[in-house]
Amino acid sequence: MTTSSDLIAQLERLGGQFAAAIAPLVDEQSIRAAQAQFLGKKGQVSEVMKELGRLPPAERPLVGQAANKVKDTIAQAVEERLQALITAKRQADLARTLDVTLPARPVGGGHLHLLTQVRLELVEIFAELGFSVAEGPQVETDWHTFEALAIPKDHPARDMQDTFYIADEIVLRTHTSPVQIRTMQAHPPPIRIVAPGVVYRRDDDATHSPMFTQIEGLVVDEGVRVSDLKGVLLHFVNRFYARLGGGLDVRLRPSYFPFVEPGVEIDMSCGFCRGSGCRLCKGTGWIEIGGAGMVDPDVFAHVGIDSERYTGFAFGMGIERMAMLRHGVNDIKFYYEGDLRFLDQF
Ligand code: FA5
Repeated sequence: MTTSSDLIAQLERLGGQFAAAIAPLVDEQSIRAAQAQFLGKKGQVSEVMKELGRLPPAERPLVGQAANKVKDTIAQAVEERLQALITAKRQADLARTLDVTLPARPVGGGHLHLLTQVRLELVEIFAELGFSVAEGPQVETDWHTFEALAIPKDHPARDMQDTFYIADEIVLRTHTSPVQIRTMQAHPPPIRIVAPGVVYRRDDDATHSPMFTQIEGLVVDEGVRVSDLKGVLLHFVNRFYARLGGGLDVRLRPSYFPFVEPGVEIDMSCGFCRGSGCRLCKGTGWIEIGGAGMVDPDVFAHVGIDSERYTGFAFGMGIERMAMLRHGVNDIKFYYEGDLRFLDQF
């Protein structure tokens, strides 16, 4: 005959059996199925409970308590097993995606823009000759940009630099030459500066941009001569275009800028074809790289420097153009588009 202790023992065994049954299961669905096998209407616990009716009424509550206990045990085992599965899955995910012991993936480090690299290099080259760096505002007065450089309002030279006006007397500077004026106003000679910076003109084609950069040079002292200008430029082209193999020459070709007298265009001998004629020098053997000249006494008068005592030279070159030549860039727009396929080459 079935006794209450038999039933209680059976129920307690079911708790242990259930734990063993779900231990190898790895998904919620099969765990729930196992739970139903034990606790469902036709489950093993129900089977045991069917025997309850055969017991004397006084013993039934004890078995009932044992049955409740095994139900709790099973529910708890289900919870724990499901939780363990979730934790294991998380750990597996983490292990797949994050191994903190691996060496870090190289992060593509940025680098300076080609124009910035070139600007810094230019400053370094001129520093070797004792030049220091001067700066001036990009939004500049008409007076510093034109008047003080001997380009009065009605002067045809204004047409050479199509200008963005901010107000009647305020412009976006069209060249770095106003820095000459600001420097001479602020410092007595001797002066030996370069002024790299952004300038603006109403210009737009493959070699001209509305915004571009120039580097200005200014030397003022007693006894400064054209030969000093040429010596500085010779040093500069042979340093900056060193990869062309050295021996580059400089030619000063008469030209006109109102603020210098005499004024010249600076040509360097074409190191690309060595004079035999190529696309870059248009078959002439010479490449124009900027303008220069001896500071006009009128300019000295505007800034209160005694032109009987002092002489000086100035030059101005386009940085984009110099870098285009050296690096074979054939459209000025590439500099400003921010396309990594271009930028990463330098
Ligand atoms: C000048 O701007 C004079 N201030 C240079 C100068 C300084 C002469 C000191 C004498 C003494 P120019 O307008 O030629 O000169 O410009 C100089 C250089 O700037 C040109 O050789 C060219 O390389 C570059 N440049 C001019 N316009 C543009 C443009 N729109 N885009 C890119 N580069 C330009």
